[in-house]
Amino acid sequence: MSKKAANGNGAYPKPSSKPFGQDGKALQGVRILDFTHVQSGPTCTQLLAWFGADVIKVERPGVGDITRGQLVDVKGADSLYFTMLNHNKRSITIDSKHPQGMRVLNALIKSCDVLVENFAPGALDRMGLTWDYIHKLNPRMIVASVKGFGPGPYEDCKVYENVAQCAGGSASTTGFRDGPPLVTGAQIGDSGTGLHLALGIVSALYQRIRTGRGQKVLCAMQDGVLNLSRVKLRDQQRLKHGPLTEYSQYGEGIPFGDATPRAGNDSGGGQPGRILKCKGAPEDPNAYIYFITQAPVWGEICDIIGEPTWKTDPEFATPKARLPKLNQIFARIEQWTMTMTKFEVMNACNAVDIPVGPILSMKEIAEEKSLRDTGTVVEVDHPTRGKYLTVGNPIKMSDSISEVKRSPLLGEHTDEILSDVLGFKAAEIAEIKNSGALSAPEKKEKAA
Ligand code: CAO
Repeated sequence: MSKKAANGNGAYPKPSSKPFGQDGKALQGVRILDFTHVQSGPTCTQLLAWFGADVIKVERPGVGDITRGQLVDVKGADSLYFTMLNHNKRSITIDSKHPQGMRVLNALIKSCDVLVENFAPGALDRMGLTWDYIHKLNPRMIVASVKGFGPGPYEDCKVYENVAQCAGGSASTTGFRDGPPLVTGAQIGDSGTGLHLALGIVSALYQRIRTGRGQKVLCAMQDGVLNLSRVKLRDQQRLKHGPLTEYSQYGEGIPFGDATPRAGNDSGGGQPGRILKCKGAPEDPNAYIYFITQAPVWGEICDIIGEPTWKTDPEFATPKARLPKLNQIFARIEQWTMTMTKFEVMNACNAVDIPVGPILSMKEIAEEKSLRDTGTVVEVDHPTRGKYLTVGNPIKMSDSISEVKRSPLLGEHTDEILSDVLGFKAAEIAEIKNSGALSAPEKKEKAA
């Protein structure tokens, strides 16, 4: 009986003899038709590009991805919004609604492995690029989409980040109980969904090794946010069985309603935590630390804050006894944290294994040496804007090392894609270009 390898692709190749990091990249050989714009889709294709995929970004002639011109800080240069989401990609401009533009798109569909898009619902179909059409042209093509909502009452809606945070359960569970719902600074709707989509794509590529055919991959932003808010749906169900004892409102004697409430800065897990002032607060808006009263180190906490009797006092000695007194306990810990900077608290607590986290400002993160050393924060040079900082690949692999290359200028690689990737002859390229399918319409001269 023949033995099939677990990856369904016959026998494994012999392990490479090249040193780790020197045998190409994980997604080398994968070509992506990148029809994405704004943030969610570009996050996904940027990740794939960092893993070595050849990402060809298709942009509308003249304007390109709308973010090129949004939140502009350096006049005449692509915005940071665009540059920080489109590293390691190539750009071609194509009017998808022009017959010669469709000719180029057809060639791209035939030569790419994955089409990624995050247009408004129905826009891809209106271009004529239905699943049936694409699948017929290239049965191996994976068509991956971000939409705001999955099938259902809202499937036709356009969606941006904060809409998804609200519809996915994050906003209703973020903020303080007596204040309005809040959105978070982390872009869990856009970048979070892009990250989910990237996983769907590499899984589909893996399945294609076995089946030989592509498939549709859909990530709805509402679903992505809900996935990240999973613990709050956990708490929703726990409510049926009694109050959520680790929430501050339990200790404050405030009854729970019928939905998971906002819990301020309470810890998301069963370990009570709070954000506490350190030396310099509140004048310094970031002189704070997150302090977790982890049960196994309760003794160390009592010693460090100068309350050794709390170790054995039955009013404080057990996690259960402490739950109704969290305000008192954290007020006492804060008296101690306020005597030191957040970094001094961090050092003192880490020495005895107490989990704490300094509230780092973006300025501190930008200047943090260790993040530069690991390539998580990277300085990139750009021909029109000069040097800028960006976030590099947060996923580190030992045999697929990411380099961060600057984002492309609009249409920068149009010629090389037409000739080298798609194999069009010079006369064909001239015909396509002369048709106006790859360039913005000439601006009409104003009547005198
Ligand atoms: N050539 C010709 N036309 C092009 C083109 C090209 N290269 N690229 C895009 N277009 C056209 C589309 O075909 C569409 O035309 P129709 O409406 O006539 O079909 C048009 O540009 C606008 O596309 P859009 O509807 O996707 O863009 P929008 O600015 O109106 O909406 C957004 C933006 C993000 C709300 C919407 O795309 C969306 O809901 N996407 C899905 C969810 C998502 O990813 N949201 C996250 C965005 S980041 O916060």
